[in-house]
Amino acid sequence: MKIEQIELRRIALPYVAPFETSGWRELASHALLVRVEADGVVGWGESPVGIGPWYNEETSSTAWVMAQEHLAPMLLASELNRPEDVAAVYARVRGNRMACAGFEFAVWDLFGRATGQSLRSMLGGQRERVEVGVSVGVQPDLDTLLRVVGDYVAAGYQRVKLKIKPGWDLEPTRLVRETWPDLRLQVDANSIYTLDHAAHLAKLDAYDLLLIEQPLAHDDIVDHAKLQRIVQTPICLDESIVSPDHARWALELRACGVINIKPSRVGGLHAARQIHDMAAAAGVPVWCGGMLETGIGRAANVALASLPNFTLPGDISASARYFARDIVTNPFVLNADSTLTVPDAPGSGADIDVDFLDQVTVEKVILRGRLAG
Ligand code: SMG
Ligand code: MG
Repeated sequence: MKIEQIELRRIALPYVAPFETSGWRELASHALLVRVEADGVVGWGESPVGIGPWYNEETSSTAWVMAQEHLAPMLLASELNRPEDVAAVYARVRGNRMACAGFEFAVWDLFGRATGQSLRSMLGGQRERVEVGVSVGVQPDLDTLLRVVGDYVAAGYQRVKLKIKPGWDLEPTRLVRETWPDLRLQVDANSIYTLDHAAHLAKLDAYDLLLIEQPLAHDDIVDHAKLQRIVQTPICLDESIVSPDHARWALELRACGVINIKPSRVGGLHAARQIHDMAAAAGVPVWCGGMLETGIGRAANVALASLPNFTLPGDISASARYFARDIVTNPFVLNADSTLTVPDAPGSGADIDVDFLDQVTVEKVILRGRLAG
């Protein structure tokens, strides 16, 4: 199969509430969207990049340039026999994995729609529903935190993740744990601490957490291995695991007890599935992280999370937790058992709301392959 045309869009889609981590605050999705077309079939993918280089090195602008100058031309010049071939097309690209992932997702979607297979079945997923939780950003004060968590618990979320940072860690965690003794609870530091904080972080062991996510540097594995020997709660790596090799290094060093897999962070679903398989072989559970995706990226995450070793709830909340209106006509809704239903329609199953998408699109370009001869 040869991709004949690629449409790229940048969007600005406001969140229902600002999202604040240990290091930055986001007000809207600035994702890059990729639409690929071949033989009259269309596939969509999302690169959930942020406005600034705060989560990782990529931004909405770097992805936009990479997509037009390199990634789209490389894909248009390639012959694809299966979605996994996209990883080989981009093997020469250093970094820029979120930008690459948007194209890879779009090709999976295209192949699924062309062959009538759901993304779940193409990936080898088994579950029809996947367990999910909600990620709660840093709040202005403890009262607000209790109200926000209480609203999510009332909405049916059975697992909550708290963003933490120095000065907003032990006390919020203690309070939420005391208020909801049976809640599945975990924390995420987004790389704000150092090994000097090891004794402080070990105090989190008192709160029966599922895991402590990415406490140390975004590109560290070695110090996390040292920290895991001091802290009893499983360390979960997010930012540090950008490829299957990084997962292998972390597993070999026993740097974590859990891995957060975001297919966008590792360049796509093929690499994500390799990490899943490697972790399963090592007896390390994984769960699907989130980048506040629209319905397009969310569908890829939900399909991935149906694989067997995704045994912890994902950061894949219902669409309404992020957006007043999504850019798909079939947004995900939360089931009463704190799950999302995995689509079984061909491809990702996301149906694009083109009219609304046009309203939130800030830039759009179309690239075509060179005609043969
Ligand atoms: O998609 O529900 C979601 C957000 C989950 O907390 C979340 N993601 O480090 O895991 C993480 C953060 C990164 C967010 S960057 C905007
Ligand atoms: Mg994280």
